[in-house]
Amino acid sequence: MGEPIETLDGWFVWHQLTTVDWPTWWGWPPADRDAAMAERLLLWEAWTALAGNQQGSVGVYQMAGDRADFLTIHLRPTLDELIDLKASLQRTAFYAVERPHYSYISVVELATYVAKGNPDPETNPELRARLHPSLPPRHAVCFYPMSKRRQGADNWYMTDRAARAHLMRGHGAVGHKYSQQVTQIISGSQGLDDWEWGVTLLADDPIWFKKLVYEMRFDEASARFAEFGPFYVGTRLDPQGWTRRLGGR
Ligand code: 76R
Repeated sequence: MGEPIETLDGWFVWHQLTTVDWPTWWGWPPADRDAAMAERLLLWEAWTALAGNQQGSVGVYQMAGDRADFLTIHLRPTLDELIDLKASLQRTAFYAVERPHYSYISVVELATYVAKGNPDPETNPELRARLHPSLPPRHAVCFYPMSKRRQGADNWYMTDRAARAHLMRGHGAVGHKYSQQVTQIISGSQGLDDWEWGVTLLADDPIWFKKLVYEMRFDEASARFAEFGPFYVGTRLDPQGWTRRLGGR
């Protein structure tokens, strides 16, 4: 029978995917657009300052394809802060042209299947850092939610702990080959959102997402047990890039 393992839980994460109502935006007088962008940039500065104090992290990305225009990944110590953050966005003028496309709430998670050494984040700084990750300034991002299958012989939650640990070792070994090219953040969302985990991958070259996910599909943990939600891919924006994307200077 299945038996849970201990998970180490870190910061709360909000993956916020939005589109912009472009016809309305371009219809605004330039001065109103400038003011709306300046107001947002002030918020962004405040988020960056939080990150400097290890109280969160933020990444803003422009997305490929026409599902979503922007992805913002917000990390915060508590769910309350993510809720306050939403309220602060909703008070800005820009919110009038922003449309939610997809939203995902989860918690940074380290599963202890393959834990080595001291598994206590209170006294292990490396673990603590992984539970409170700062989004590295890598060029490309890939995000998707996923679950583990619960079907017939392929029921992750009925698989015994030793067998799952064996599978996760295989999974980790495949993943580890890409540890230089791809930064991965796994966040758990059981009880929080529609899927069971959010997968966030960051790389300088997006081709690594394809290579890693393709190879992982052949690994038993993914081949037998993984079910996937929608995939999103894009590239990082700094405040200047975001302003240019919105037609500002
Ligand atoms: O935390 C660790 O790095 C230790 C090993 C490890 C665990 C426990 C690990 C390593 N992962 C773990 C857990 Mn992972 N991971 C995914 C996906 O697309 C797919 O097929 C699956 C999506 C990718 C691409 C990926 C990448 N991982 C998990 C879990 C939780 C399982 C549970 O608790 O039941 C999920 C859902 C998941 C999914 N993983 C790695 C990677 C990579 C690149 C690594 C190696 C990291 C490194 O060594 O630097």
